Amino acid sequence: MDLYSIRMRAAQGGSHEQGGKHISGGEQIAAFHEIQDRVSYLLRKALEHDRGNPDFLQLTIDLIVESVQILSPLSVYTHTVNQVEEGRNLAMGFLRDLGLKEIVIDKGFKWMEIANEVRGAILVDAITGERIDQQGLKGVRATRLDWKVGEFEKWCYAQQLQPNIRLKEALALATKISHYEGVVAELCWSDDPNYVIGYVSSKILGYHRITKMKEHGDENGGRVIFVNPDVGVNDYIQFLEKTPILLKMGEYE
Ligand code: WAQ
Ligand code: MG
Repeated sequence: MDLYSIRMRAAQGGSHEQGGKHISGGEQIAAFHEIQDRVSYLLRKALEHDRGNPDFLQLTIDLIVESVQILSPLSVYTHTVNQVEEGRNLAMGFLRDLGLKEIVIDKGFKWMEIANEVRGAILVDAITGERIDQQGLKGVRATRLDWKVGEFEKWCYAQQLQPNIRLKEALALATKISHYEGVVAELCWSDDPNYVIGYVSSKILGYHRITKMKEHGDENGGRVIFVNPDVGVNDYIQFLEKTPILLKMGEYE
């Protein structure tokens, strides 16, 4: 069956290239007959976003010719915290467990402070903490990823979790991002002022949701990916942008 990649990005004050503020983005994989519904969903996501009303919106739909890789989602663990500081300390602990040095972790959190200006992820060297993608305000956008139809709902049921569209999208992203040799960890929280949950994820540790990573009303959010220096940055970016990934509930459930 033919599958299509559907991508959306929206900005306010002109396009992203013109310096507009990033409002919303989204990526999906769908069969031909599903395209219309998926596009409606993405339009609604952009037009009703709490970051503001966009005045620029771009949709791209293209046929996927590469073969699709099927992955199981990372294991999910939820940690309930009441204070931002507690949440961030917990995140730092997971990054330490993965072998990152204190200075690299500090730099990673510094990158998160400017991440709001960047519409994709920031790639960081896991030894030095320096930024290694040369993508400026664009950052690295992972696309061509989604759940197989019905699999997220099945997975939620098995996990006794309420289906939540943000978790659906973030877990697909984190699973793809971590599925590459030499990727150490990802640190993320939303740029949506009303969504304060974030996570640290890795292939080894799984996906650790932390219920408060920023204050309510704060529009600063983003993604930092820590990668070993021997990872070919351009090959990894190519993987994130081009390799189609679909998630399916693993046999182990
Ligand atoms: N590729 C790379 N970076 C991305 C992508 C992508 N496809 N999508 C978003 N980002 C970056 C970008 O800088 C955004 O500003 C930032 O991440 C936040 O994106 O309940 O909703 O879509 O377990 O606002 C995590 C917790 C929610 C979910 C994360 O991120 C849960 C979230 P958002
Ligand atoms: Mg957002």
